This record gives sequence, C-alpha cells and structure tokens, in this order.
Amino acid sequence: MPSNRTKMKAKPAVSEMSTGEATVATLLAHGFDTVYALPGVHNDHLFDAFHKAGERLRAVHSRHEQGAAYMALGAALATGRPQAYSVVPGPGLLNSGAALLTAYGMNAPVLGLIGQIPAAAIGKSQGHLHEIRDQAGIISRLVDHSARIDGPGEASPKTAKAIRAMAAGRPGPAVLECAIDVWGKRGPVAEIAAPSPPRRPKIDEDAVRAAARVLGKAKRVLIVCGGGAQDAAAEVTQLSGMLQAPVLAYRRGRGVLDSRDPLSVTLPLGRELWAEADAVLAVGTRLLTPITQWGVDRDLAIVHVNADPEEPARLRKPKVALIGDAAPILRQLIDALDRSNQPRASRKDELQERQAKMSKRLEKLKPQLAFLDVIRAELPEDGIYVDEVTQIGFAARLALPVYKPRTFLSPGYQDNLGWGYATSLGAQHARPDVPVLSINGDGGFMFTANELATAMRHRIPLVAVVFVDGAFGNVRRIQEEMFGNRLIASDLVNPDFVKFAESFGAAGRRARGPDELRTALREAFTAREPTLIEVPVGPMPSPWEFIHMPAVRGK
Ligand SMILES: Cc1ncc(C[n+]2csc(CCOP(=O)(O)OP(=O)(O)O)c2C)c(N)n1
Ligand SMILES: [Mg+2]
Repeated sequence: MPSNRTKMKAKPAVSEMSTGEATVATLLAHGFDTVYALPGVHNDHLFDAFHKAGERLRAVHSRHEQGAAYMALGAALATGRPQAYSVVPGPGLLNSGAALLTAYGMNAPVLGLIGQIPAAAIGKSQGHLHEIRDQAGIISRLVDHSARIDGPGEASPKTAKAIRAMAAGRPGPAVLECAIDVWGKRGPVAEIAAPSPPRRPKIDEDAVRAAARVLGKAKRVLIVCGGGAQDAAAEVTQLSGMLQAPVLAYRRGRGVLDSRDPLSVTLPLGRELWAEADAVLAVGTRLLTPITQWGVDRDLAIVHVNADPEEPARLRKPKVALIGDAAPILRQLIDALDRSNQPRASRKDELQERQAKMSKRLEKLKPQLAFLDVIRAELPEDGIYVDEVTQIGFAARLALPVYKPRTFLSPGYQDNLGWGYATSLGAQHARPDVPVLSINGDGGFMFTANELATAMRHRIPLVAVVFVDGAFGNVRRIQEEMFGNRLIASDLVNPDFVKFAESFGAAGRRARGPDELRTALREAFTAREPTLIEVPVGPMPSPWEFIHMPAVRGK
C-alpha cells in the first residue's frame, strides 16, 4: 500500500542510509514496484539496495540494455504509470538509447537510473571503465529532465523531482546519473520525499468558452486524437456524440473512441473528413500528417488541446489553444457546449456507408486483413496489441478494430523497427491480468529476440507472432517498385523460429495461414506461457497509398 508506506516514510527523521537506499526508498514511496535492469559494477550498490527492498521491488533483468529500457516503456504505456530501468553508463546508456528516444517521442514516463564513473574523474577523459565524454550532456539531449545524484542527502529530493517532472506538463522520460563510488556512500537522510501531485496549469476559461463557440457553430467538426487523448476516452466519446463529430486516430490515438462506433475513423477516411471539416478539435496530437500532408486553409478553425504549451502553434497557429491535460479541459468544454449546442442530426448512417466504401478500397490489403481478422477475434477486448514496423502492423494501424484506450501500443513518430518484442514483454509483465500480443516481422523480431530468455526467466506469458517473409519486406518492396528491382541489403537469413523458441524452453508453433494462426492463438491465450508463433508469408501488397496521401486543402 504505497500511501501508508508514504506516510510512514515521510516522517522527518534523520537516519543513515546509502545513496542507493534513499533512492530506492523514494521509488517505493512513489508506488514503483519494479525496476527493469541490467547490472554492472557501477550500479552494484544500487542493486544491493534493490535486494534489501525485498518483495516490495522486483528487479527484472533483461539480456541487453535495450530490452530493459523497452520493457520499462511497455510497462509505462500499458499502465499509464511511471516505470524505471537501470543500466551501466557509457555502452549501457547508449544501448538503452533507442528506447529512451522512443519514450521521449511517445511522452512516456520512463525513469532511467544510470551509473557513472568515479565522481572525482567525471569530465577528465582518463579512460575509466564505460567512460563516455559528457554523459550528462548526451542525456540532456535525450530527455527534458536529468540530474546527477551526488550523495545520500540529495538522493530522495532529486528522485522525487525527476518523478514529478515526468508527469508535469507534457509527460516524458527522465534520467538520474550517479557515480560508482556514490551509490554506496552512507550519510544522514533527513526524510524520504513523499509523492506530490504535479502542478497543473489553470484551465483558461475564456479559451474554453471561445472553443465552445467555434465548435458549437461549426457544421462539420472532426476530432483528431493522438497519444495525449488516451486518458480522455469518456470525454472524447461524449463530445463526439454531442457534436456528431467523427474521431480520427491513426497510431497513438487508437482506442480512445471504440472502433465499433461508426464515427471512429482511421487515416484514409479521416482525410476525406478533414477535407470537408469546418472545425477540428485536436486532442493530444501534433497534427503532423493532416497539416503537412493534407493541407489547411482559412476555412478550417482549429481548436488545439495539448499538455505542451509549445505544441499547438508549432505547425500552424490554432484559432484556440487549450493547454493542460485533455480530460479536465474536455470536461469543461462539454459543460460550456452543453449550454449552447443544438442537438445535431445523426451522422451514423452516413459514416456507416462511408466506412463500408472505405473497407472495399482497403480490400487491396486482403492478405494482411485476413490475419488481422483472426487476431481481433482471438485477442480479448481488453487484451493489448503491440505494433511493429511490419506489413501486418501498417495494416493494423488502418484497419484493426481497437476497443479500449491503452490496448493498441504503436511506437509513434520514431517508428523504430525492433521495439516491439521487448516493449510487449514489459507491457505483459506490468499487466499480468490481460493477454498481450506482440506482432513482428522477421526483421524487427531479431532486434530483441534474445529477450525470449527474459520471458522464460521471469515467466512472462507473452504471445508473439513473427511473420516470416525472409526480407526487410518493406525495404525490398520499395527497391522493387521504385529502384528498378535493384535489391540491396534487404534479404534475410532466419533461424527456424519454432526450434529457436523451443531452445529457450518456450512454446514454439508454426501457423501456415490465418486459419492455423487462429488455432495457435487460441491455444496460446489459454496456455498463458511464453509463446512464439512463426507464420511463413509471401510478399504483401503495399499499404502506402492509404498512409501517404496527397493534399486535399489549401492547394
Ligand atoms: C530502427 C529502425 N531501423 C530501420 C528502419 C527502416 N525499416 C523500416 S521497415 C524495415 C523492414 C522491416 O522488416 P520486417 O520486420 O521483416 O517487416 P516486413 O516489412 O518484412 O513485414 C526497415 C529496415 C526503421 N524503421 N527503424
Ligand atoms: Mg520481413
């Protein structure tokens, strides 16, 4: 019970602790129960503090630092709560770099606890183990909040500050460094900092009223959701109904409005609706694709809700900007609209018809869709689907129905190949109550396939599918279609994935086609054990005409 513990620990009493112990006590006081980690001599005293925390803090070790950091990312995305990982400095930090970059791009609260060389040697380029020039400077380019803990007395306030910073404003990762000879250093610790709610900007009521006026008088409102809308599903759903506004989501905003609602649309239909809209309500999105690809003109009034005050005007100054967390802002907007909004004619039939037409066009992706139908049917409603940069993944972003927030994890604008398997492991570890499904291409899967060992060691019952076409298929298709079939560096030699899985002691299966995948998934979700399903596939039709589409406004 974090709150009771918090009260006990928060008593101002001077006690002697090590820097590592004070850091761990602060993590516990803030409700952390896991640290995804890969040890090394720089962090031995920190890991000893993890050990002393006993059952209250699980150290889940991975087989590569990128695995640890991606696991923390997956856990953060699946739970919405901050998560921690710990690795050695230099190579350990860099190995975790792609995950940290992705956490930044996805505004995910991931706390890195990173070692450092001996305190007295920092900055002197003496060639100490794992030394890297200006580690603090490198870190400061990757995250918005970072600090170095220089002794036990400052461990707790600096840890608490980092955790607060991850939730404040636009959320995101943070990093704490600590030198090899400081984690174990003992000294007086006045108190363990208690969690304090992050400061929220006051909601600008004039702006809410202005937004209500814009949306109230608009005839065809389109709502666009990004990752920042994930905790505002109820409000978005209510607004969509009140305004009869379709809700467009592509990667990070999927699941905010249930896909079974005919007003829920993805990119291609969203673009048509963008062309017709007289007002857009953007919620927690950069609006990058609509503004830069589809175009804007003066007839489109944009109301932009974002936690980051810099974001709304980055691409185009909106008519109204509302700064802060989406849910409370949208709640006020609903109240303001309630007073003025006239009941609107239902757009259900119109949207149903247009959805059906779009489904016909999307039939071009039949090979992918046949697999997605099976996945949707077998993955329970609250099961979590984790995306990858692969043919099935691209199609899923367009066509996999998503029913609930935080059940469709997609890497956002980094779109980094190889994030999926380890991120899924973290999601499944943090949410043992629901099945998690990881989909992969043979290219992406091998980035973190070593973490099958982690799945076994920690008994994480993740089900992963690897679609095997013997290629970086997406790259190969581009070479075929746009570079006169001059194929280079896109063919792959693969292991037998069934034997590969079995060699770790995991369940390995082969499914030839959608029907066999259905059986394999059903059995795997029943068995709930680490499972890898190999699906041999051929080349698949290109999805790109539904993703990169020409402008429809402001031409
Ligand atoms: C970190 C990273 N490296 C490289 C790429 C470029 N890239 C995009 S898709 C792709 C190939 C994916 O191959 P695979 O995982 O087998 O999926 P397939 O397209 O064959 O379904 C590559 C190399 C990327 N997106 N991210
Ligand atoms: Mg492939």
